[in-house]
Amino acid sequence: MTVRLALVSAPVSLGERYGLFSGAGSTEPSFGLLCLAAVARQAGATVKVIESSARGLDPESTLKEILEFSPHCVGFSATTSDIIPISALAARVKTVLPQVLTLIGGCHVTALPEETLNAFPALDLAVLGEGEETLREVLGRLEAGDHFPDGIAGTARRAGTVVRRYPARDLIANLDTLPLPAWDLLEGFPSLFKPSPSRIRRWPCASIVLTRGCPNQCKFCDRSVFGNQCRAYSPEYAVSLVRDLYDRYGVRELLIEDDTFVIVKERVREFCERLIQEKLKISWSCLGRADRVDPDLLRLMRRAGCWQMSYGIESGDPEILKAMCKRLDLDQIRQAILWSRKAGLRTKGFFIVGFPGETLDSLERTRRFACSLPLDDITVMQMTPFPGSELYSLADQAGMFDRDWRKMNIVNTVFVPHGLTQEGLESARSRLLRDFYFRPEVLWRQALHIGGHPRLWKAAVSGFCSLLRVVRGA
Ligand code: B12
Ligand code: SF4
Repeated sequence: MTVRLALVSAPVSLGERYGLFSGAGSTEPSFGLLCLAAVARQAGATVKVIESSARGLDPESTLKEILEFSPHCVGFSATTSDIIPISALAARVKTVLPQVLTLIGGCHVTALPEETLNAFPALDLAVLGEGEETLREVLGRLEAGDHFPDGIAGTARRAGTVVRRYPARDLIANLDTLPLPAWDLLEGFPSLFKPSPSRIRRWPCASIVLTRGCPNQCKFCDRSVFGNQCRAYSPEYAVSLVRDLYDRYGVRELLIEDDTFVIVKERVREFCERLIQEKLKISWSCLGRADRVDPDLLRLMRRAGCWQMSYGIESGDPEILKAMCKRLDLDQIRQAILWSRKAGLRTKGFFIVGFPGETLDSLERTRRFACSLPLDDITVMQMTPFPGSELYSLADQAGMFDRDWRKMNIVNTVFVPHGLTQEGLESARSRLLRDFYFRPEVLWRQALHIGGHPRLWKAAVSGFCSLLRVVRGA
């Protein structure tokens, strides 16, 4: 039989996901689902991708699309904040189609397979870690008539009252063996997707991820899916992926979403040189690490179309950085930002407030540091001890931790370190945002970025209104 597979992301609205910050939130399709869709199609399945999250579908319409497709198998993908809504959807699917096999993959279930499968009986099989090869095997079994496949490496499933976890699957040694992501299965692509206005300059745009895994050890970071070994598509493959988006879908802007894009400088260099040779009229932005960039590399990136670099700065307090195992110092961070600006790049900083050990003084140091840097933009996240991070198991001793999965979205305050209060932490965040943005030079740079792009105006106004609501608490 030909297996009919639906791959589904969570029907969670921007309001539910980002609360007060929803005006500045992004709707971006899941690159992971498209990689899986391509592999499933290659394996002979008929595949439907239902990007509820990025398309803004509610649970009702998502369910309708799933049922209309009459799937044999539904694969759900979820982060921690998505797991409850996705399980509720799975339960509704199972009520109508009890014979359907439901899969759950992504970082949350990879970090907590037992808790997740025990909590949500509508999820039959958990795919832990990298999903492509495991999905291929599951589909092979289904095709052979095995409707509830068991014993597959890289999975976990309930067996009576216990959850049985099968051996982990080896990571894919060469990512170039994977087919190109199945963008053609993404309804509304590329016109429908709207990243936050601070992240785009041209249209249409697409977000891509060219590396998997990170060798660093930041204590707040969930690396459950790809671990500590960094693998990457070769520069040649990466450029062919870009070419595909450029030629077939007219994409002109890329959001390179890797948390570790610049980890191996040589590869970034080769990627840029190839992009320049291809003479594509494409612009892009990515995340850097302050200790992995240098002036030559940044200039080359600029020539290859990069216009914005984001840096994980996290804190302006050296002791907090040390406690986070960030392995960066404030001088390195300042230097990288200055180099980036000199190379003609816009810069954005990510900050986290509320790490264990944080005090009003350390928050004040972060505020002063952020305002002293020549950054164009910032994002401030509430410290969230995600399952899969080292902090998850330490958080209860380090402060007040509300383990409500639905709230874990970096916007809600789920963790308050000893010595601080929730109000103190939230008003420190508001102060940081207010004092950073409400300065003439920053407002002017924002206006310059937005001004030339009428398509960004509506989203920019809505982002600005969100900011006003948040800073009212300062
Ligand atoms: C790009 C990205 C985004 C983008 C796009 C999100 C999206 N729709 O995918 C944007 C900016 C919108 C975003 C938003 C958020 N993100 Co984000 N994001 C990422 C990032 C950097 C890359 C994701 C990616 O594409 N990876 C590459 C693909 C190939 O991997 P993958 O998605 O994990 O999928 C593989 C496996 O997980 C598995 N798999 C996954 N799903 C399924 C389903 C089935 C059926 C199967 C078989 C297998 C399977 O197979 C896939 C292929 O191997 C990750 C970090 C990371 N390196 O993964 C963080 C990460 C996923 N994000 C995170 C967070 C916290 C968020 C936000 C809550 C907050 C925020 N940052 O704004 C929101 C909520 C988004 C949501 N849908 O819940 C955390 C999640 C932690 C957690 N435990 O919940 C991560 C892990 C970052 C981190 N280290 O802390 N994010
Ligand atoms: S925060 Fe970034 S650098 Fe640190 S471990 Fe996570 S991915 Fe790596």
